[in-house]
Amino acid sequence: MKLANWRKISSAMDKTNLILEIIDARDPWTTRSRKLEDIARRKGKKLLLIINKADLVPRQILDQWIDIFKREGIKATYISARKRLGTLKLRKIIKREAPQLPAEVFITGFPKVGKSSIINVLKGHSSASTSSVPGNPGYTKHFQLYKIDRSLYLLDSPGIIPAEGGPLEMALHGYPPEDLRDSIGVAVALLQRAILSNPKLVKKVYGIDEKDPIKILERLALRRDWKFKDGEPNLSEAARQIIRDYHRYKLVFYVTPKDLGLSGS
Ligand SMILES: Nc1nc2c(ncn2[C@@H]2O[C@H](COP(=O)(O)OP(=O)(O)O)[C@@H](O)[C@H]2O)c(=O)[nH]1
Ligand SMILES: [Mg+2]
Repeated sequence: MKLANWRKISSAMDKTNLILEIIDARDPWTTRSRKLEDIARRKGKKLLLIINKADLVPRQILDQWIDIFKREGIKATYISARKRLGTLKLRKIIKREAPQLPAEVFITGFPKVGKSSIINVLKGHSSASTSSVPGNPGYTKHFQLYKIDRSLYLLDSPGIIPAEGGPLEMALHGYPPEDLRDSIGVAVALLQRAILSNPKLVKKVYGIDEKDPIKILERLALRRDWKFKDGEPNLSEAARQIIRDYHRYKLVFYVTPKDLGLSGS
């Protein structure tokens, strides 16, 4: 499965001239894939970082991320596919940054970063006229380039990067909470980040007035009646709920470059 995904990503890169790596504005650093970036570099393919879900993070923090990536020589821009912010600008950037026209765009990223939403936004403007490029023998249905307009073609199916890393990384890469090992450790880390981001958030979302992540999990479990036979709170169940609430935007917070020890400019 993992190998198959990478193989697909690699051949999709070969068939396009611009790669959009979609990352999550709430944690752009952890949702980027250095492996993807390395492969693109080796192939000599141009890659842009698209920080999606910009509606969830203040502009000032997004600009800090852009600077961080710029220092590495990677061009980044932010958009909100959901709120349609920056999406017209995105088309302009794509056409400007493509090594030649038409831009042939491949959208990739970890699960849940918003790949499908961005594909829909890009196609949306011209959905009626969207048609595949004729005369591409050898292209399987996974590699259909769709014409958005004269200078913009889009690979219809996104490249899904397999989740990897430790439990927190796996969770932020969209790995299902049910299958996660150490969901409690992940929830504790998320709650620490949430509290750092906004000390009142946990009280606001759950009505729990605690600062200690384990106590928060205990209170949440007892409140929802997630208990073992001996009456002890089932912390794993509460932990999985916290992770789901992060992915469902019930628990909304973000990390800054400073939080992750990346120095500002
Ligand atoms: N707040 C917010 N949510 C978004 C945005 N773009 C996508 N989402 C949500 O993120 C989730 C995953 O989006 P999807 O496009 O399916 O991601 P994919 O797995 O990468 O294809 C869905 O619940 C989307 O509604 C955005 O710009 N802002
Ligand atoms: Mg998708």
